Amino acid sequence: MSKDFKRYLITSALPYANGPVHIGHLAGVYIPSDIYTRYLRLRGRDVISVCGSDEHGVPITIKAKKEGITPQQVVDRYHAIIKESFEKLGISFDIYSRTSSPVHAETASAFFRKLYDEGKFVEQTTEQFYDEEAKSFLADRYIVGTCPKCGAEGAYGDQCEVCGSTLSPDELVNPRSTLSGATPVKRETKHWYLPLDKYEQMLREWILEGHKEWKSNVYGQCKSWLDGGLMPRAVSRDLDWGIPVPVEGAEGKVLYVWFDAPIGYISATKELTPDWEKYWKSEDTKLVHFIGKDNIVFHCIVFPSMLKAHGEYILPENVPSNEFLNLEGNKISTSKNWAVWLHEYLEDFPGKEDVLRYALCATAPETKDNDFTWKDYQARNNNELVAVLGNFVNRALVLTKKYYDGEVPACGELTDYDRDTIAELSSIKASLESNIENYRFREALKDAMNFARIGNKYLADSEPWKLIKTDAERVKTILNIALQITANIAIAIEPFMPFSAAKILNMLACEKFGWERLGAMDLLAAGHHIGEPSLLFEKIEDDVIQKQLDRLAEIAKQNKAAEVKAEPQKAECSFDDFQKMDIRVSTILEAEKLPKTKKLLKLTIDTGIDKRTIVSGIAEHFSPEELVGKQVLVLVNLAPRDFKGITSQGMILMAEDATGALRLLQPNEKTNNGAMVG
Ligand code: B3M
Ligand code: ZN
Repeated sequence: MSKDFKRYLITSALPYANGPVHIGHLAGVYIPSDIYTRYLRLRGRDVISVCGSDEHGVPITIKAKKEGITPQQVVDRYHAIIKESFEKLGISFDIYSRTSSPVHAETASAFFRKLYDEGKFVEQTTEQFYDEEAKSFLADRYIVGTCPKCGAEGAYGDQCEVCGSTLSPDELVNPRSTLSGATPVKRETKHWYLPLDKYEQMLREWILEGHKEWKSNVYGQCKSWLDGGLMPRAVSRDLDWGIPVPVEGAEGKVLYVWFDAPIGYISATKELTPDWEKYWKSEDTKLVHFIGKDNIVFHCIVFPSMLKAHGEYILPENVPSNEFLNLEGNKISTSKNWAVWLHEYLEDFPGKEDVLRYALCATAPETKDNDFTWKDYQARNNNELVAVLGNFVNRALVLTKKYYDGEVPACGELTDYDRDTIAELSSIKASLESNIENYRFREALKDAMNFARIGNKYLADSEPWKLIKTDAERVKTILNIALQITANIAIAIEPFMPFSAAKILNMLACEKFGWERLGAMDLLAAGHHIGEPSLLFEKIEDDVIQKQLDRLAEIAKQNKAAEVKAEPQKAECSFDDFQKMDIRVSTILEAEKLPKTKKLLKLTIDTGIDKRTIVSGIAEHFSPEELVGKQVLVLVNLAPRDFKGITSQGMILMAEDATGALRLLQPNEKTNNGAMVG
C-alpha cells in the first residue's frame, strides 16, 4: 500500500434487473467485494460498500415485451429477488439501491447537464434504423434477420446467438423490426457523444504509468483499448425506457444505460449518507470498483473520462476484475438457463450460505477462467469444511465439555512443539492481510483455513484423548491452545464465512475479539465457560448432489432440443396427392413384441373399417402394455408389407422430437374409430 487512505468506498457492479443473480456473478464480483469490505470493517476502517440494481437498458425492455408486462414490473420483480438473495447470502452492502430511484434520476441528469453546459459533449447526427409502423428508432437488439455468417434465422442486430458472431444491423439479411415486423428504414437522429479521444492522454498516464499494479487482465485490456485509439462514444439513445436526456429538443431520447449506471454508485452513496461528498470528492478516499471482466472498459476508460470531464470526482484506485466462471465445463448462460441461481440455491440448501461462499471463493476465477462443478462443491464441503474446520472446532469444544465441564483450562508450561505451533499460527496474519489487500482472495482463504489445518494437526499429533489417562495436567495446556486456535478461527474466517464465525463465537460464548487480536493466544481466559458445541458443517450426501446434476442434465437436454433446426420443407404436393392418403382414427387392441427382434411390435388395431395387423418399429420406445387401449392415427391404405413373415397393413403416425423420442399422435378427445383425418 503506497498511500495511506483515510476512508474506503467500495462499489460492486450493479446487476441488471432482468434476471436473478447466479454463481458467476457471485464468484466474480460480489463475494470478493464482500470479503474485502468485511475485512476493512473488521480492521476498523471508515468504509462503505454500495451497490444496486441496474434497471435501464434494452434487455429489460425486451424482456418486458416478451412477457407482456411493463419494464417497471420487470425491474421490480428482479430487484426484489436480487436484493433479498444478496442479504441472505450475507453480502453486506451498506446500501443496495436501484437506478430507477428518484435520487438517481436527479443525480444522473445533473451530471449530464453539467457536461452539456460546459460543452464537454459533441453533438452528431447519424442515420439509425427506424420502424415507421411503430414510429420508433430501433436499438440493435430490436432488429432481427438472417445471419450473414451462418444463415441462422433470428440473428440480432448486434449478435448472432447461433454462431456467436458480432454483427451490426446493416449486415443482417432481410432485417425486420421486432416491434412491428416491418422492414426498418434509415432515419437521421441526433445524439451526444463523449469524446473519449480527448481523455486518452490522461488515461494513459493514469493507468499505464500510474497503475502498473492493477491485475494483469485489467491492465492488459486497458492497454489494448488505449493502443487501439479511442473514439467519441454516444451517451444518449432513442428509447422510451431510461432517464430522459435533460436538454431541450431531446424528446424521446434517454441517457445510454452505461452513462447512467456507473453514476448509480454516486446516487447510492448519496442515498446512504449526507456525508457522501467526502467519499467521492476527497483524495483521501480509496475508491475500488469490483466488476466483471466484460465491464472493464466502462469502468477503466469510459466512467473515468466522465468523472474527469465532470471535474469534481476522484478516480478509482483499483478495479479488481475476475475472469469467467464456467459451470460443469460450459459457459454460464442466462438465456440458456445454464447457471446455478442464487435464490434457488438458498432454497435448496438452507443454512449452507457459507458453504457457497467458501466454494466460490476457493474456485474464484481470479487469474483465468475456472469451472464450478457440483462434485467439487461437495468435496470442498466434505473434505475441507467438515473434515478440517468443523472437525477441529468440534473436537476442541467437545473435549473441553467432557474433561472440564466447559471451563477453559489454564495453559501450563509450553513444549517445543507448542511453541512451534504458536509461531506458525502467528505468522499467518501478515500473509492473510496482504493477500486480501492485494485482492488475492483464494490465497487469503487458504491462510484463514490454515488456522484450522494447524489446529487439526496439533490435536492429532498431541492426542489429548489418550494423554488424559496418563498426563491429565498436560491435556489442560493442549486444550487451552486448541481453544485459543478456535477463537482465532472465529476472527480469521469472518470476512469469508460470517455465519460460521458467528456460530463459533456463540459456541465459545464470546463477543467478537477484533481483528487486531488475530494470532493472540490469550483470547480466552482460563475459567471462562464455553457454550454448547454443535456441528459447524454437515456432510453433503451424493443424492443431494445428484439432484443438482440431474437438473442440469435436464436443462442441457432441453437446450439441445431447442438448438435443433427443423428439417426443410418437402417439395410441394397437391390437394389430390394429400387426398389419396386415407388416415383414420383407430384403437390399439393388442400389442406384443415380435420374438427375436429388437424393434418390432405386432399390433392389432380397430380401424373402424376392420380389425387388422400392423407391424411397427417402435418396440424401443413403447412397451406393449402402454399402447393397448390408446387411440392413434393410422394411414390405412398404405401398401401392405411383410415383416418376419407377418403382413403389416398400414402405418401408425408418430412425431419424432429433437431428442429422438417418439410421440403418438392422438385425437384430442376420444373419437369413434374410423373417423377420417383430413
Ligand atoms: N449492469 C453489466 C453487468 O451486469 C452492468 C454493470 C453496471 S455497473 C455500473 O454485467
Ligand atoms: Zn450466425
